[in-house]
Amino acid sequence: MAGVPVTAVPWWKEAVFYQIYPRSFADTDGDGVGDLAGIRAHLNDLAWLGVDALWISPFFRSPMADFGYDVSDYCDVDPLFGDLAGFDSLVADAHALGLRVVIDWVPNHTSVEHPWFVDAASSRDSGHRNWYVWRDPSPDGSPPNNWVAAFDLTAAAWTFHEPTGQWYLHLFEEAQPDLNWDEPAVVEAMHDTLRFWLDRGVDGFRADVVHGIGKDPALPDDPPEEAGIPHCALNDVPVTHERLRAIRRLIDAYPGERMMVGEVFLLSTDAVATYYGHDDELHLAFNFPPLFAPWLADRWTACIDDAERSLEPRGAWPTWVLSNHDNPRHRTRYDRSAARAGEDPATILRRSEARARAAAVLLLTLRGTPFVYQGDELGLVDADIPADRQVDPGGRDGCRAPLPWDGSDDHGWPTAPGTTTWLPLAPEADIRNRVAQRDDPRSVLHLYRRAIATRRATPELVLGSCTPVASPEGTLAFRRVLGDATCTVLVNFGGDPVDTTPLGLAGLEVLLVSDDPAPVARFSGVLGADQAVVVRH
Ligand code: ISL
Repeated sequence: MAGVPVTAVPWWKEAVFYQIYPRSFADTDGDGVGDLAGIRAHLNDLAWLGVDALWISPFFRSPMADFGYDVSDYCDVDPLFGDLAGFDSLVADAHALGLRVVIDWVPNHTSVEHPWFVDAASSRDSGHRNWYVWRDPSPDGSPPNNWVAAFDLTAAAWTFHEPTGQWYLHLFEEAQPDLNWDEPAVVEAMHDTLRFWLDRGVDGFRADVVHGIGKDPALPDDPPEEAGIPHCALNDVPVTHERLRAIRRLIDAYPGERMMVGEVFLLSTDAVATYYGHDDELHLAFNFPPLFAPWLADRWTACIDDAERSLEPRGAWPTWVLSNHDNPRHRTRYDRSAARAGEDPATILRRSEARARAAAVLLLTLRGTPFVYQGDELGLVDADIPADRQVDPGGRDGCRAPLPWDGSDDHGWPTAPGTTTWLPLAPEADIRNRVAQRDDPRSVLHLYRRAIATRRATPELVLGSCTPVASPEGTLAFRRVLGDATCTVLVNFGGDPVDTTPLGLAGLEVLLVSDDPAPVARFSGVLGADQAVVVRH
């Protein structure tokens, strides 16, 4: 692949990933929904930022009940986003710029409109019946077990299908029936969907709720103490590992270091670690506790310790995520925690940006592969979506608000008369847009660019060991060591400066500061409020 360097270390260990939610990234046809051509038009901006790989959320044919996570054709582009030729051009242009392209793969469920399900639902004797999970009603007519679906925790993970008199399983929406991976034809068909995209040149996949492809065949009730937890957060059965090993063999047989990062939505890092297998299952797996962690030193210290303790002995490579398309952005979460501390709105805004900046430095200096969610590089907060514009069944619209590109009236989202963007734009669009921040070296955008460049220029920040360093209360520190090169990262989670001189780091060279584009050359030993600093020994 032109422009992409080949190194001894797999590229996905060194890469900074950038998640694109295509509906909200950039629109080229004025329908108010982003498209593949919009991504292609902004590849230079992403190369300028310095990221190495793009993960593009689903753009496949879909009735959009879950905005693309309900796929009706795994091997085609939904006309809303473009077409296959447009996708090929996007990949070619990305590769020419040295950007890898990873796409979403949704193996746990299809859309109810997928021809497989349409046929499966047509009769109990249909050839595709066993491709989904059907069960007879219990004697009292209730669902086959007590599993709870995601989003509406009062809803069963089952829908009764009147015409054929059985229930079908859906860990998510009724419109997203679960595939039955016990059926060999499903395994083969889903492997074919991987081959389809690998043959087209994608560098890998982000596999949606991939721990769902194995289910306990007895479909036992979830224990009463887990009541109210969606089954997708509990589903953890041995057969999945065997299926992941087959997927890994398929992917590794392709040249060019293709990869898969799995969304294993289990909230224990120990449990997630098992999905790496012995370097024969997932190449990477998301680890979500940091995505939910408040801005507190002890919580982050625990997240880092857990990741190192669970993954390092297996030789499994960590991942780090602050935000994604399913959860409030981290700056919004940190706003909320500041608000609870009783601060006034202006202080909350200032502090949440400082926290988001420090978190960015943390994300980009921890041992593991970082994933940046589109818009975090602008310091975006979630949009407040008025009730009449809310569209997501999971209440996740706020973090999906379209990205402001410039300071014009439409911020780069011109729409045809009578149409509007599918969601209101992200807030503070006059200052939190790409053009304004590109012109301002103090901006969050420049901080991300500097942090990514610093990471690239400092191998110990990418490949070095990571060891905690005892630091004053309310701060955390860790050391990254590779050969005789050492850096220390210090983060202050508090609103007051902290003297760290007992750590003996004063006087060291400063590589990066979260809130200062031109840091002093030597560390004073004092960490500012909500500030992160990287020093070189
Ligand atoms: O969104 C969540 C909480 O608000 C999570 O529980 C989420 O459902 C879980 O992370 C699985 O997410 C993935 O699969 C879903 C899809 O809606 C999400 O967008 C996707 O990231 C079903 O495909």
